[in-house]
Amino acid sequence: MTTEKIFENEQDFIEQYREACMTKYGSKFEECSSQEQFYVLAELIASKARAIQTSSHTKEEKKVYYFSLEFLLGPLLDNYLINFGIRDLVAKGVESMGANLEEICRQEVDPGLGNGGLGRLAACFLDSMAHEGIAGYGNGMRYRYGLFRQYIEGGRQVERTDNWLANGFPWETRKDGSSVLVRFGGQVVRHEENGHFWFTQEGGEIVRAVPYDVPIVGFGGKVVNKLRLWSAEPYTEDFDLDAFNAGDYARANKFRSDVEAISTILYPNDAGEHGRMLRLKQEYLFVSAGLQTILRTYEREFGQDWANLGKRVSIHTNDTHPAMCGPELMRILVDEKGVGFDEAYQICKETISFTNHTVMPEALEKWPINTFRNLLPRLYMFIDEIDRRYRDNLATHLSPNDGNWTSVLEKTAILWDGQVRMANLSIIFSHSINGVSALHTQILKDTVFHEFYEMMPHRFNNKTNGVTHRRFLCEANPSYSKLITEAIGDGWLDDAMELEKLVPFEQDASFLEGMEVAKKADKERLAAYVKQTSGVVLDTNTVFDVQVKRFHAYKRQLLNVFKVLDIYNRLITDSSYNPRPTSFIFSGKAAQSYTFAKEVIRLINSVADVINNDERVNDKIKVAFVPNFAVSNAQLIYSAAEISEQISVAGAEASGTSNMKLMMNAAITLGTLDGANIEISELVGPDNIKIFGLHADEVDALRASGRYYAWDMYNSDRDHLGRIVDMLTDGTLARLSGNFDSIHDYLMVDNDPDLVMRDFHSYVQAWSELTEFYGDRAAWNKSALHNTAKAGYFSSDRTIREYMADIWHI
Ligand code: 26V
Repeated sequence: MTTEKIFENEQDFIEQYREACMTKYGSKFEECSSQEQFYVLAELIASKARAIQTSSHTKEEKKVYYFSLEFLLGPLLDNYLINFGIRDLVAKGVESMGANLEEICRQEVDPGLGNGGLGRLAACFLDSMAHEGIAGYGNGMRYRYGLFRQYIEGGRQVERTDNWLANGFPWETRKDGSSVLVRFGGQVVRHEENGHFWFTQEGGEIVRAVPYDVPIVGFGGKVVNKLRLWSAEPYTEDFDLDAFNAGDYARANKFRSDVEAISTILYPNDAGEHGRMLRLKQEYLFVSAGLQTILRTYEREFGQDWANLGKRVSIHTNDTHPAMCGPELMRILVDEKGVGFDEAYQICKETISFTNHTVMPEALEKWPINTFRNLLPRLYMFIDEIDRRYRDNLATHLSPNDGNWTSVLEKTAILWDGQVRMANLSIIFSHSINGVSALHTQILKDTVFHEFYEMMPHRFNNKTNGVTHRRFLCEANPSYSKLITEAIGDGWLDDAMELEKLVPFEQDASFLEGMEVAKKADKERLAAYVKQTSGVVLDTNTVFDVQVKRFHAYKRQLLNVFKVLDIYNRLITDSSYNPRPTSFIFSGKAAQSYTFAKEVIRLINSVADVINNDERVNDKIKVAFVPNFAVSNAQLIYSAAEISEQISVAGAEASGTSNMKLMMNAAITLGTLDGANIEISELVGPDNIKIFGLHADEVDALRASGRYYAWDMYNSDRDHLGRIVDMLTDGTLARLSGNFDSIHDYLMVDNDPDLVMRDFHSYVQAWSELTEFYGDRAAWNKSALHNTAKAGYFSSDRTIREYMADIWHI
């Protein structure tokens, strides 16, 4: 560990920055564009980070490798300046050079390395592992293109390529010397000598996995870890010269482009699985390359002491995407290191742990056995053998005559119905299986993984998610953070539980006024961004009511827009109706192939178009859809929010993390008892959150009864709810791009699968009460401050400490 200073002082920083401009561009600082100034500064900070990284850990420290197909990092410059404790020094230095740090930071492009909650959680965990000082490393994929950039045209989501690497990624270092080879396809050959037999793999396609390392700076700057991202390249230069000479350039390059395709694009996580070969290749590539590297390092440090691998190394698998870690680790130990089958299995189980992130059955990954076996023949042999032993073992515990036996097997076997089931593979190879909120873990135990839970209850545990408050409060909300630090000092950056010290300030009128001033400034900042990106002009005297997250039916953005339409209809029909003036802000992407979610986006934009252009209601309500939700603009939105919409149908959202980010930023939650909302509610108490709707057990019971009828909901309230359903198809909302027949049918033909209509009245009522409460500014601010004061628990530092204690044993 080192505590050396990054820069001696402001003058030292300026000199180094100037020199770096000259070295990279041959230009003076003043002659560089803001974009060039950004690249130089980022590379300068990255080089400082790398220098610390090399001496951050000793070999005796246990290493954690966090395997994830996604790390939604967000811009890093501002974050690293904060974590190094040099943000003020650099800001002053830049200012004295005649430039502006914020303007320079704004040049940074969001790395396209994740979808949503799962990927952002992985990024928060990297920050917290470095903060806790452990040797915690990320292992993932370096996608050439991110998900997609979202534009709104005619109200519709339009997807364009996210070429986030176009100008280079200044934080990464390519490590050619650490490349490894990964084999796909080919045959398994059996050898025998003196009664001993072993297997080798031959033929197939060999791909070179090239790592790119990104430094991860821990707060305080003492520990710098790294994130290793893999890129696929051809092993041999199989350029087809004959084809080239014949003028067939596509064929000449085919081999190269087939291989590079593996790391070309990030898959959407919520579009369902359709046997996507490339995805399977991605999963194996980063698993195999990561494990080969881990074992290479281990062997260098500890020799062939494989029995102790699990004591010195933890491999954490983020959802089922890295599920091949188990069999691949076995393959290497058995085939390449000479470890026996049983011992290798014990080592794997001791080393590997697994987090599940959703209860949606469609999300559980499965691969056709034939596809799998052809692509990974040797790996499949290990899976087949482990599955066989698992079944034998089960048979000794449950009699095959026992009616349970087949049903347990049907739920828990790895191989079933011609498919490899990745969740079961993950569970069978892990010593720990965790959910991401108390309710979610309970649902895993009770339903999704119930049979496993009965057999191995000790493996199951909960780890309620958290978010890094250094990014989502300190960096996202400088004005509020300043106020907090003036009140309680800056210890909260290191220890988020110190935010509790804000509780006495709930009685401090001048603090609460200061809070309101800060929030107003943040609303202005967001309003300017909204105007620039969507053209909608928001009045910052209105309540900012925010729902920002991926679009999915279960998250019920539809319920939110129904509420907006209800307010609109009442404003038009009832002159005595006087709701609190509100700006409804939405943001989020829908998977490209997820038609329903895209229709909800079009509906929101159509409703926005109608309402924002109706002078009768304009001083009361506005609707804005912020395009291309990403970590960077999320930070602007969270800080300006006053109401946090967390309205998923109970039992569906594993945890949610925007609920935590918004709570920190003093937004009050309007939500169902779902995911981590329940824990937020327990922490802040009933006066500081607004809960509505059916509970998870009521949702289950209603669905099981088979007695829910959307038409009953419609008929029992023709004037309000019924009217809104009619508006979907009667042309009222069609001005921009047509009616919404499919949403109508989802409700009225498919019988409202997410109980939007069932929770509608309870939701509308809760919203009116909450916005009524907003009128008492002092009481609201007190309650909002209480949300921040209690948010310490939702720092990912706490979550990581729990992983360390209970799962990784550090
Ligand atoms: C995938 C799929 C695929 C098929 C259709 C249904 C569906 C629904 C969701 C997903 C996403 C799965 C992984 C994921 O992003 N989960 C999120 O993880 C967050 C971090 O733990 C958590 O806060 C969110 O509640 C959870 O949705």
